[in-house]
Amino acid sequence: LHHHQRSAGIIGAPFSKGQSRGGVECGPDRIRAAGLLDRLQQLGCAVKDYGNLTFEDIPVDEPVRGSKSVRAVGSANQRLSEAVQAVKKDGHTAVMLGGDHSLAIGSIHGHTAAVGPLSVVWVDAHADVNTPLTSYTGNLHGQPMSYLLYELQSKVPVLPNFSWMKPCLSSQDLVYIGLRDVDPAEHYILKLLGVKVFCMSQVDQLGVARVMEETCDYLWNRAKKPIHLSYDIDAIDPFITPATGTPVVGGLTYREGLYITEHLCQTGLLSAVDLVEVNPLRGRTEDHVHSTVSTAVDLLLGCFGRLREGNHLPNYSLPEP
Ligand code: Z70
Ligand code: MN
Ligand code: MN
Ligand code: MN
Repeated sequence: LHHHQRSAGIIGAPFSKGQSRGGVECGPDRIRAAGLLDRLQQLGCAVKDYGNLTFEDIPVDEPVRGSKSVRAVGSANQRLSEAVQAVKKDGHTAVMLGGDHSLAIGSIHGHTAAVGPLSVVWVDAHADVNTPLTSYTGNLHGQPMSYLLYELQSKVPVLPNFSWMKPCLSSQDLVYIGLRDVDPAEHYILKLLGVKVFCMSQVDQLGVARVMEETCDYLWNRAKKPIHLSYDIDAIDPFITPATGTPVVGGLTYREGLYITEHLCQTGLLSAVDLVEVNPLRGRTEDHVHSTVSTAVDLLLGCFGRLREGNHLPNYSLPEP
C-alpha cells in the first residue's frame, strides 16, 4: 500500500486564547513557511490550502467559574468546526494547524459532523481532560476532551458560546499516547471511564511498534472508523521540540513520534490531523524554533505517506541513456 490517493485540505487556526502564552498563533504560518505544502506535493499528495481562519474579537470575556477566555474559545471553535466540515465535504484529509489544543473541540466536532463516529488518537504529554470545575489553571487547552466525551456531559457546565456544540465521542473510541503530566482529577477521570492510555511508561515497556499495534487492535475491536489524530507537539521530548508552551521532560523521541504517524498513515483510515502547540516565541534560539517546526512538518509528512525508506511517484521511470 505505497500509493494512497490522498489529498490534504489545510486549515490554519492562529488562535492562542486557550492558554496564556503569546506566540502559538504564529504556528500555522511558520509551519507553512517551512515548506509543508511543497513537500506534500513532492510526495504526490494533492494539496488545497484553505488559508487561515479569522476569529471574532470578543472585548469582554471575563473568566467563567475560573476558566479564561471561554467565549473566545467557544466562538473560534464554532468557526473551526464549520471549516473542517467544508474540508471533509470537499473530500480531503483535513489538516488543522494550531494554535493551541483547545482547537481540538472544533476540529473533532466538525470532523464527526461530516463523517460520523470517529476513532481518536491523542498524542500529548497531557490528557487535556480537565473540566472547567477541576482545572487548576483555567486554561481551556487543558480541557477540550471533557467537552467532547459523552460520558462527561453531566460534569461539564454549559459555557457561553458553547451552545453550538454537543459531545460527540465515546471514551471507548479514544486512545492516548505519550502522557507524562496528568493532573489528579484527570487521572481519576481516565480510570473512571476506563480510557485506553499508553503513557510514557508503557512506551518504555512495550516499545512504540507494539503500542501502535495495540492502539489499532483496541480501536478496531468494535468497528473500523475514520481516525482523527490530534498531535500536540509537546508529546515529543523538549530536547527536540522545545518551542512549545508547556515542555515536559521525558517525551517521545523523534523516531517514536514519527513512527506513530507512519503507522496511522498505513492504516488507510487517517481522515483528519491536528498539529498544535508549536510556539515560535518559546524557543530560546532560532535553532530551537527550527527544530520544533521541522519536526512538526515531518510528522505531517508521515501522515501523508512519507517513508524513511524513501518514496517515488507511481509514474517514475528511469532516464534512458
Ligand atoms: C494542565 C492544565 C496543558 C498543554 C499544558 C496542563 C494542560 N493539565 N496542555 N500544555 N498543551 O492546564 O489543565
Ligand atoms: Mn494538548
Ligand atoms: Mn500538551
Ligand atoms: Mn502509506
